[in-house]
Amino acid sequence: MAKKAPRQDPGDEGLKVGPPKESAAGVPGVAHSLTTSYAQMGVRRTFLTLARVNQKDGFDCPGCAWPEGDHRSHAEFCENGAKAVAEEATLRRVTRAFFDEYGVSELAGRTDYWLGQQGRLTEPMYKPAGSDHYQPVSWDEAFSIITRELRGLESPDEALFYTSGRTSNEAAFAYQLMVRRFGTNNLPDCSNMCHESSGSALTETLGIGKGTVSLDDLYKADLIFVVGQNPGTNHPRMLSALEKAKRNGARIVAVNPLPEAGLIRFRNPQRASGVVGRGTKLADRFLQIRLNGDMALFQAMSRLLLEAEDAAPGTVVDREFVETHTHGFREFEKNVRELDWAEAEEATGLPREAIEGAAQDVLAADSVVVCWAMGLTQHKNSVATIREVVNFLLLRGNVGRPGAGVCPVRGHSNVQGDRTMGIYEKPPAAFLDALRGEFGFEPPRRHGHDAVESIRALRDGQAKVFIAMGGNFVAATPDTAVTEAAMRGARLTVQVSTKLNRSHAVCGEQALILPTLGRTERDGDRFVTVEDSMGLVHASRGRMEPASPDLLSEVAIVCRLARRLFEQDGQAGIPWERFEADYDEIRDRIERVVPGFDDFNARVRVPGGFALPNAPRDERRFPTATGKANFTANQLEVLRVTPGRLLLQTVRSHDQYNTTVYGLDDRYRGVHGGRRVVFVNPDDLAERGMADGDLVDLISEWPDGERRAEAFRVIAYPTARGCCAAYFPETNVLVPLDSTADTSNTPTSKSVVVRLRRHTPAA
Ligand SMILES: Nc1nc2c(c(=O)[nH]1)N[C@H]1C(S)=C(S)[C@@H](COP(=O)(O)OP(=O)(O)OC[C@H]3O[C@@H](n4cnc5c(=O)[nH]c(N)nc54)[C@H](O)[C@@H]3O)O[C@H]1N2
Ligand SMILES: Nc1nc2c(c(=O)[nH]1)N[C@H]1C(S)=C(S)[C@@H](COP(=O)(O)OP(=O)(O)OC[C@H]3O[C@@H](n4cnc5c(=O)[nH]c(N)nc54)[C@H](O)[C@@H]3O)O[C@H]1N2
Ligand SMILES: [Mo]
Repeated sequence: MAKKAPRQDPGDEGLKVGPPKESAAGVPGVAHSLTTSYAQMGVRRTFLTLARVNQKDGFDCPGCAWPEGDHRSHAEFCENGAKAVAEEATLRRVTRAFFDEYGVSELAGRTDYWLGQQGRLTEPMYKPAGSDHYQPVSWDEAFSIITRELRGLESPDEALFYTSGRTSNEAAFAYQLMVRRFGTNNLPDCSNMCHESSGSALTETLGIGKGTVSLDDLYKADLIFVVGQNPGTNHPRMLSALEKAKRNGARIVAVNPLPEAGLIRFRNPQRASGVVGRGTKLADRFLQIRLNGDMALFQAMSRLLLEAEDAAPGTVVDREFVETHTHGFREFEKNVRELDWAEAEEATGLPREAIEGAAQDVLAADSVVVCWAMGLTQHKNSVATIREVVNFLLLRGNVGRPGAGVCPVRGHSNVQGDRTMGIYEKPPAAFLDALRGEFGFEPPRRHGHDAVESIRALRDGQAKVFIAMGGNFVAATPDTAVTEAAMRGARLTVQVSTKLNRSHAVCGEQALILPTLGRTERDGDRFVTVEDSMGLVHASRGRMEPASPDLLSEVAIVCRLARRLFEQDGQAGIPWERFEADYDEIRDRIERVVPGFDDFNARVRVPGGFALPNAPRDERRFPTATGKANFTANQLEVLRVTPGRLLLQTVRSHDQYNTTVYGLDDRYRGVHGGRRVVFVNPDDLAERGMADGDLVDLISEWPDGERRAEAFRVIAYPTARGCCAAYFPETNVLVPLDSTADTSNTPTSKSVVVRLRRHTPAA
């Protein structure tokens, strides 16, 4: 019998708020991570595991997608990478006895934190229709149930196949192959909620949906913008790269409504000087912008650059580059010259002098890199905003040469690789042609559902089976009430997972949990491959004993399901058994289908891996519709909110990985022991007659009605005026399903219009 899990959820009773920190990482960072690791893994396991993170013969850190670099220090991990590893390498286990004790209705009432704390899943579980409890099921039976439900559909388009971004290249390739062979492009992924806006904007303007810089470019840059990103928490290893860039002479401009600790100062735990003192000052200039003001900021900076060119013709605009390599300059120029300064100041909340100061930095820099993350991608006008970032860089030829370019900093450790492998609901025709050529079947051409469309399809009864390769769809997606009802309407939901989460509790009529190996674990003598945020592909090999003998790798799960599903038609001409036995066989196929993987099996065995081709970076070639890099003209829309309302952004705390909550602290922002908090500017509080410590409800307003998240503690915090911030997933309930970005359809998780109302406890 398993130990009885604690009955009570730790609540927010212990909430303590102190002043925010001014610097990130340093010794307290790593020391803190080790306490977390010990608690979860034990001392010996901790050292064995952490010693392997991001080493050339080890596994890829499941934390973030930041690249490793050539000179790996002996401990190439950060505090939050260590937490991600500890979360997976935990000694706690969820067994059949646990599911006997807890029914799904009870689990659905638990917090994400509590669910995650229960430990690793150990064997396949099945919840039959009409039952409240999961029960053990054999792998064989599980595949039969899925096959029965998939074959029973009227059309393959009634099934949805989600992917989160930790899935390896090999598993992702096999998965999309199975799904397309089955007959649908319904391959929504976490990217739809993440960097989709970057992909849309960059594909259209530069001809590649990825960044164009390498680590080396960062080290060579004169000026680096870090926009809408909190690297101290979410990409801590990026701080070392920024520190190195600074030592090489770069200036850093941080653009953010919040003065995030990691943007201001950095204490490098891997250098002696990081142990003492206040660390390196990182940002030379901090633009405390209003939420969603970035489009105006980049237009304004471009406008100032054009005016500087007027004043000294031939010195600012890179005429040769613009003429040879770009298209649409005139329309862009006209649009930006018409910018209304009053609107720009209103949108950014910045005085004109601050923007002029940043433009001066740009004029003084030969090479400029712009880095960004969710602060730019999760707004209605995100695609247009990122196009303006591209305009701004193209103007001075800051793309496709050393030290310059676009750097969307990806989230999940293999989210970029999954897309390269064809996890995409709108696959390009060339990819489908290559699949057909290699495997001899006609892949479906009709575009599939993205994440938001998938929720609608479930809600409207058009989709009946939902399968997830990792992730926590129910908790990661917007409009919690709508999403949960939609998911409960499914005939069958299947979750391939490492840890227990909300998507197991809020499930379809029938539900399956398929437990899988994590990155850290041994998969026979096999290894998998991943692609980082800068397009480097390398091997990842787990060494730890698997959490349970009953786990299958993601590849094995896909291949065995495919064999069962296509049993009748002779495995559909695809050697699933050989794929499962030897991942080299999958890699050989990837090589023949996906450009850039020549000699894949040989090159990935070279320590450190290899770089995928990147036309803008490698040869200043822009494979767009016009054959050139495209300037665009984007109409500025200032996001105005009704008086009395605030713009809410939903962010990550320092103690979470998306929907996985490691702990209840957000150390750098001074929060301890609780998550139901909302950060509000003191002047906005005063205007409302409210004060630090008040208990409020957050109410979001949208044409179809109001949404409420109750009982949040107010923290008076130096965020930009008119803006506030609170953690997701708790606040996902406030994000309306239909509030998405133009073109990319990404939920607007960083601009939700809310009002604060004093909380009155229910009688
Ligand atoms: N430890 C840890 N690491 C992670 C993750 C995690 O949850 N935990 N998640 C991973 C994933 S999937 C991702 S996508 C990344 C996310 O990495 P981030 O994008 O850094 O994550 P967020 O917490 O969403 O932070 C958004 C940042 O943008 C700022 N911001 C919000 N709106 C705006 C705006 O309108 N303009 C500007 N200029 N700034 C704005 C916020 O103040 C905040 O600093 O991290 C990855 N790494
Ligand atoms: N309001 C709001 N919502 C957001 C965001 C936001 O900023 N605000 N950010 C969005 C972003 S950027 C993203 S990327 C999404 C994230 O959405 P998801 O990727 O769906 O969510 P995660 O929380 O990362 O998924 C965690 C689960 O993945 C499983 N898992 C972990 N490792 C593995 C593995 O190796 N294999 C398998 N099969 N399963 C594994 C575990 O069971 C764990 O519970 O959330 C989005 N949602
Ligand atoms: Mo993400």
